[in-house]
Amino acid sequence: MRVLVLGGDGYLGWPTAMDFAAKGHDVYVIDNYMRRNIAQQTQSEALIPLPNLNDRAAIFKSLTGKNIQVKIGDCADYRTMENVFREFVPDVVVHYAEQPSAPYSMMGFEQASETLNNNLNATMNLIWAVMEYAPKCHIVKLGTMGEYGTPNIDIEEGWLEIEHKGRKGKFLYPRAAGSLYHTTKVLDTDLIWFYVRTFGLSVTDLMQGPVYGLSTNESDQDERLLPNFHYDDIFGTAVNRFLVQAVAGVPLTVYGKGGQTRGYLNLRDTLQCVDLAMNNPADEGELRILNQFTETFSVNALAEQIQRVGNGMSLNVEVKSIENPRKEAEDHYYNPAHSGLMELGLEPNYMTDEVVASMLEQIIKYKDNIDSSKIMPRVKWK
Ligand code: USQ
Repeated sequence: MRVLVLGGDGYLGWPTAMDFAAKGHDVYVIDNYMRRNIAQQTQSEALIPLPNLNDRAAIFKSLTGKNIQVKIGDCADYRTMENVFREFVPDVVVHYAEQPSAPYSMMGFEQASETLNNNLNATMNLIWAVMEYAPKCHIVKLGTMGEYGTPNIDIEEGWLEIEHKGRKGKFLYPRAAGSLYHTTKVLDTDLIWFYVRTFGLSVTDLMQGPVYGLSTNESDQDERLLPNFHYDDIFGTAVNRFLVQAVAGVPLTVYGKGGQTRGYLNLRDTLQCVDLAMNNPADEGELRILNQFTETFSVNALAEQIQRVGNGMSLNVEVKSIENPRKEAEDHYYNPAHSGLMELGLEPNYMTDEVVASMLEQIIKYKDNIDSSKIMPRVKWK
């Protein structure tokens, strides 16, 4: 298939591009280096310095013989998006081209506005480019479990049947995001749903939880192919941060009470899920929504597991609750459905002690790169 990956330099975009190219698909990636630029501006550089996208594609080609076509350009600019679609008419587009950091989106007006404009314009431009140049193309859009928030009822996969005054209807499941970033994803959903029901697009929205890990079949062959692994407070997500903190000898930063529960998944499972979505496309005029995670953990449970495994490796891991910089429920009900991807054939890589140990071992190799000043939260929700 002809696969276009928007945001192909990212933590998930680059491993996705390699995975599809390795499987023999024709892959084209575009990225504007927004994350690299923000990381530089906010002193949030990744643990392992990595080659730029063109160099990564050249290294991948020299190792595998497979081609990944690269364009450095901005998906939030419609002319750029149009040019990509004229050059490469895709069968499927995987849309990761969004500013993904909740803390960055909460830093101030500039960062909020940049996040809103980038995320909504990239999505809008994709929709229009598909309608104009590739109307049969399947859009695989990365949404987030954070769109739902933490409601006091079970979370369904995207939709909810409601009975009201004796009549029934099916609606998008209510959204209540906890950051401006997550809110842009809610807005994306509404935008996409309008175009799906009005113009018959075919879209899969993958509502993903926080991803962890740095190992994939392709990146295991050469460290220059690793994903961008962040442990800072801006781009680092909970598990990846805790792993690095355990190696650095910094107490694990549990925000507040630590009862915040989310659905997590291994990076390898993100690749499986995107592949399953691509090979089982949504129907024309369908917005199919799948909750993408494999298991739920509270922050306390994650910290305890990483502490236990780390101590078993003589790391002497401490856990410390610190003031929560975010506004979020710290003790709440959480029961999201997630059967759709399992029914499509997902075989989860769960977070076993062995998986935690192997991630710690990988990070220990880069211990000297860890800058502990990047760990404590700098952005407050206020
Ligand atoms: N947390 C801590 N300590 C830390 C870091 C995080 O207790 O050092 C807590 C947070 O307060 C939160 C939970 O861990 O309750 C998850 O935080 P996170 O930073 O791992 O994830 P989040 O900010 O929600 O965002 C990440 C990705 C985002 C993606 C989202 C999926 O950055 O792009 O959409 O995970 S989800 O969380 O399901 O919305």
